[in-house]
Amino acid sequence: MSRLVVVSNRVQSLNQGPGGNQGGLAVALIAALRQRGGIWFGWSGETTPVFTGEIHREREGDTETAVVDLEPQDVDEYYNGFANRTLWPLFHNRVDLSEFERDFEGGYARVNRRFADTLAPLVEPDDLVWVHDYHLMPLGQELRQRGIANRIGFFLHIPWPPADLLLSLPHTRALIHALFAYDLVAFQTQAWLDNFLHFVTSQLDGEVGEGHRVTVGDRTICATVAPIGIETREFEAAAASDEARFARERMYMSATGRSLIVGVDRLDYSKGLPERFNGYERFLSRYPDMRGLVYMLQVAPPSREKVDTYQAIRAELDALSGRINGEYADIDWVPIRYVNKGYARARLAGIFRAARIGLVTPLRDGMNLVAKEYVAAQDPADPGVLILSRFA
Ligand code: ADQ
Repeated sequence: MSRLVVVSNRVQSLNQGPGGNQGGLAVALIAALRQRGGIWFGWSGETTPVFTGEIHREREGDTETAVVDLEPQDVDEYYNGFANRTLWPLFHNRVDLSEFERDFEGGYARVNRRFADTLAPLVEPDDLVWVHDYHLMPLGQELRQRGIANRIGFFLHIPWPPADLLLSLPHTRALIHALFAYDLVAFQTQAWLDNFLHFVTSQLDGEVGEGHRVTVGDRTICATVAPIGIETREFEAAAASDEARFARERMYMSATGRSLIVGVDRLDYSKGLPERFNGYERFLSRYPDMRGLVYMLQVAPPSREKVDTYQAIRAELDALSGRINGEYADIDWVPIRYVNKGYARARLAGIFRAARIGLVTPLRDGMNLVAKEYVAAQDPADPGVLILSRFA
């Protein structure tokens, strides 16, 4: 089997262990790498005054991480800029929040070139290269320009927006055309693939052929649906661990006889958190006899704090939770427990298992792993209920 070379914006340390506080993407990628062996390449999360391309490596068995530091300007323009101020809102149908700046676009192109310059010498002829997410759409094209002829795949973790929204982005055709340097482009759902195919046929003169083949100019690629999952067995085991049991007992003891409703989301405007708080408030107001019988735990670790829309959503939720608690709380009951920190996976699994209701209500989401984790964590003999918005 050929070696796997995974590329994503950030790379998770391999030595964090199963108790580490990892997101779903990281867990899925580590599992794939452990199965096949290979390299995981990306940004270290650190900055350096001048980009050197020096690679920091860490090895565990057959698997290696290789990370580079970026310049502060790279982080501003590529990560906080084009990726999270331009593409993220646009791809989540929030064109109203999307910022279009030439510097962002320049920084995005520069970091993709830097990634390609640094990565190309590590790639061996048989390697299978797998690029992840909206931060790195042009990376395949940059690697081809450096003579990399390997099979290269691209996976998009977030939604693909309708063509008329995407067209509001300057130079969007060139950006999308760059995806045709890959051999395979994969999406979470059929809906995102359909949006992609519509863009390609209506804007790039593309043709859709048999067996997922799509042609633009002289390039034919495979475009398909390959939804991400979770490590279900591992998560089930985590939910039955001592750490999970301890977390569960803490929840029960702190709220005897009350039913827990849980939400766990990165603090992001795409997750529908103010709408969820408002919906819960309406529930308390319409069903007064339910007050005191339920409580909601919302775990929302802050995310992308340098971006002002994220500061705004945080301030909005602080105010909303304070107002709802102020209005409805009693001396022995608080309707919302609002927590802004991360938890180890086993503890999270215990909290999911203690909850009678899991609330997953994004306004737009590529997939949503929390929904799958909530289900996997349940006691099969006495499972809770998962409530999904239609957009999860
Ligand atoms: P996210 O937007 O981050 O992912 P999601 O799929 O819900 O959304 O994954 C979040 C992960 O972080 C889950 O594994 C969750 O358990 C974990 N997590 C969240 N809060 C946590 C906390 N307080 N402590 C510890 N862990 C926490 C993006 C896309 C999604 C897509 C995924 C994977 O936006 O649509 O499902 O990538 O492709």
